[in-house]
Amino acid sequence: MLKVDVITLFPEMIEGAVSHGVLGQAVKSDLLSVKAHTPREFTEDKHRTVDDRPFGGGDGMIMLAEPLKKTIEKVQHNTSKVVYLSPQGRTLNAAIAKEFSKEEHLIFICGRYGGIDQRIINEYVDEELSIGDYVLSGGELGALVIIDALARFIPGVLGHGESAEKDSFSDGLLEQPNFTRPREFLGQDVPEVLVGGNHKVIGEWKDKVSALVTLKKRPDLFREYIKVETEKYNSLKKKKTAAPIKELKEFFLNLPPQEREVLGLADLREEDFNV
Ligand code: 4HQ
Repeated sequence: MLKVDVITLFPEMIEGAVSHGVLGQAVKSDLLSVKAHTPREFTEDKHRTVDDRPFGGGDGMIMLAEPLKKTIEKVQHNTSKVVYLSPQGRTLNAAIAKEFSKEEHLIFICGRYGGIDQRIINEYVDEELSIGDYVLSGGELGALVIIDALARFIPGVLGHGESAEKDSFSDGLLEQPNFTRPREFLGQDVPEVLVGGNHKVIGEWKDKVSALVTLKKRPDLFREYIKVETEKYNSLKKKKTAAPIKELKEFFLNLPPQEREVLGLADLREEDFNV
């Protein structure tokens, strides 16, 4: 079981978020444990002070080193990986979430105000991690985002048929659009192949639509995907199909206008395939 300890001034933020949905189920099934700890517990003064003004001035209070040290040392052991949430860290992606899901013990340090005393980072932190290029008011939402994303890679967390490997980004593609009842809504029909019941044909159709959606919305991801698929194709001895990009263009050109519309691909052009 992966153990996660979160060091935070707001333990309720963590406890609340991990008690619902997929995360809540993972914790209940003992596939994951998440515990929150507050440095305030290790203060000795009357006001339970956890922060102070920065030496040299500047705005924002800084979290005191001593209560953080005591909290870290309460939970840390030899196999712990200590992570500090910070915009200065590597930016989270699916590959990093998957790496982290294989650790046995993670400690997330969540800063508030102007952050934490640098000496805690120097002494205890193995890695700084960011969830994106914007500023949060605290590391808690960052820690929760990472916990949520990594939990999906723990075997047994997702239900049968579901898997993090099939999610967007795991194979480098976005997901195809999905539809449920009714078959017609606001004059838009569900694509015919999806109601036909041929699961092999449906699977191949979904993969192609995924690639087209990625081409339209994330041409950066698409270029990487098509590079990989073209290399695979070129290393094949016997070729039963045309090159991946050509196959995909043919598939698109054969899509009826109504289906392009309902898939959000109406404004994709033949020239967009020149990547
Ligand atoms: N922080 N990704 C906590 C972030 C952040 C991010 C700014 C971390 C404020 C106190 N964390 N400090 N981006 O913006 O993780």
